[in-house]
Amino acid sequence: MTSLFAQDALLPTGWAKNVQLTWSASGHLTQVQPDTRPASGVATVPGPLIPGLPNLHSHAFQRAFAGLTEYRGAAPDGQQDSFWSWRTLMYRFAARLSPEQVEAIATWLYVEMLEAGYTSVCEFHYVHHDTDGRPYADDAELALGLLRAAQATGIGLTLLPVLYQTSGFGGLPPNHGQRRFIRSTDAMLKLLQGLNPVCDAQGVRLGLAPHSLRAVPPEGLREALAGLDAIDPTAPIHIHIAEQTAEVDACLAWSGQRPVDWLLDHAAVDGRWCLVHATHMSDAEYQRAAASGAVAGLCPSTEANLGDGLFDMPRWLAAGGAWGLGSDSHATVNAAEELMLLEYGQRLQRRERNVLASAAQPQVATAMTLQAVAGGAQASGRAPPCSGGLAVGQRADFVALDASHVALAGLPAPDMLSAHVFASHRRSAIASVWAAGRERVSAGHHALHTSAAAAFVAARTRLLATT
Ligand code: NGQ
Ligand code: ZN
Repeated sequence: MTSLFAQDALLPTGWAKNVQLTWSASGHLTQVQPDTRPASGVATVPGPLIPGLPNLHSHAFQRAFAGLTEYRGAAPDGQQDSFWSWRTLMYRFAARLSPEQVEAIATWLYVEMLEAGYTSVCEFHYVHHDTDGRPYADDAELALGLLRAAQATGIGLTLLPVLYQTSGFGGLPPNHGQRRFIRSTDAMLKLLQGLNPVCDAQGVRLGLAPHSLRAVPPEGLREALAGLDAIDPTAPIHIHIAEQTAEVDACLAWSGQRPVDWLLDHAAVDGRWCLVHATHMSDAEYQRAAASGAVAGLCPSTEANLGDGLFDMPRWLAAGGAWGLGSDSHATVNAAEELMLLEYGQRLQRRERNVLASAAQPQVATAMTLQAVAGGAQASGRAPPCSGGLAVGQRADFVALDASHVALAGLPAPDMLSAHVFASHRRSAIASVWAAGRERVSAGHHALHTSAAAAFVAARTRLLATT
């Protein structure tokens, strides 16, 4: 058992004073006691304690590509650059990665995530094969690199191997740029069976990600979901859906239905599911998807970077929808900044302020943090009931804000969180981070910061030198 004391802590019910937290050797909270005094020998954290944020959507390899597509000219024939022209460049980059590079990139990325307040990550892992498209001698080669990166850094991991079979609706054959992603449903189930004991041994949650309705035809989806249920009927399921209007149009042309409607009619979507992006939904789809219990996986910085569009948060919340945050392509790796971007998108769209606050929780940064933690924990496949956050039975994942940061100093705890989210000017206000009860970030730094950064830069340099 280990314990910590905080003068202010954000519990699922709101801010509490004088809280002592105790957790077990497995890294789960066994006691959360407000209005108490520190037991003798228990250390007090140097600022308000907030729950660590689960990052529910990551393609780790894309970290080394972030910032490298911010110029005009990738689109064919004078068309405007778009999600689709970005994707062509991203495929070229993905085509060259070596296993060592994937591991070095992921290790640095996970260090960055921990330093930025994410304590776990759902890895939507789709680069499976060698550069020529053939499986590695060990089919799990690249997945094992991600597992090692999580182990080395201490971040919690939900591993989501991705099923990818077609280049578009109606069974269009995959294209050359997708050769490293493609696998049969049988090969996917074998991969999951092989990874299952490895993940168990490491405390990693294993799930499945049908990439999108564009990439997985109906029979592949049905059989893969049945196979997953046979392995673990509670495993999380994530899918990219309705991110771009072209995808909605193509789905309508193929089936007569919009993607979210089609999915809800053809799969038993429930609380195990995370609908990643779900940007373009009809009013009926907002209602139905929220009622299914699925989590909306929102990735504000990537959705802005790729020109996706804006999710309608008030409509989703009014329908009772759960949501969480992902850093996806990692243009931004900063939990506070994603919260700010999410709220700012809604403000710009609606010409209102504090859109995500509620009567029960008027502090918008507090309200958003609690919702994103609960939705993120659910999408990560934690056992229900998963409020996430600082509650008995949850992972001991938490972040101590730096009360001496100029933006925060002297403020009441809820305002410190507001300043952290809205006014820290990209200068981190995080002092320490614990993942599964172990302090992984101290004085703002992870122990692997310097070595992982150097390995990342070397990997990216080599990668960009390869043609
Ligand atoms: C991905 N990323 O799989 O990395 C996708 C792009 C696609 C985002 N959607 C590829 N942000 O959707 O086909
Ligand atoms: Zn994605």
